[in-house]
Amino acid sequence: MNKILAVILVLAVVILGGYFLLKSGVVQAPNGEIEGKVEETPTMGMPVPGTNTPEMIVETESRNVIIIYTDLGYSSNTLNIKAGDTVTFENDSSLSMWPASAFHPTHAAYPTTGGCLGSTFDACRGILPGESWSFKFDLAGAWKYHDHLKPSYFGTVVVE
Ligand SMILES: [Cu+2]
Repeated sequence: MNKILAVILVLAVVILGGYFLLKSGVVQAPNGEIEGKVEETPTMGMPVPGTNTPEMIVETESRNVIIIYTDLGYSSNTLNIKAGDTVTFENDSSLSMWPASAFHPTHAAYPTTGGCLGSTFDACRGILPGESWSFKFDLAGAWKYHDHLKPSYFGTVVVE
């Protein structure tokens, strides 16, 4: 009799344990956001040790923000973004635009090398009307930019 009771008890523990294990699992919402148990860890984007199922990997959210360039200049005087975000400069004007880091004409304020002049933050050519050019900001700071073809048109991207 005690044996049967013990077996029932063990089965109950196993079933309840499995139920709570499933219930606390992370649920992937259809819009890509992760719902459920998500713990903030400094290792965003890395698998959490001991839980190496693909569902547990938290993607670092990086955004794509658009700055529209018209015949009046850039749509945003100061744009606030986070490091890793991409800014797309969209040319909705009637002339070519050439987004580039301050300062004209050296373009060296954004401190990366390898671009055509002083920085990689440089379209390096006139972007035609209807075209766009994108740049990913990995470095924190207040980065001024201008239109190399019309330096009186400028703005600032503030990267946190
Ligand atoms: Cu310039």
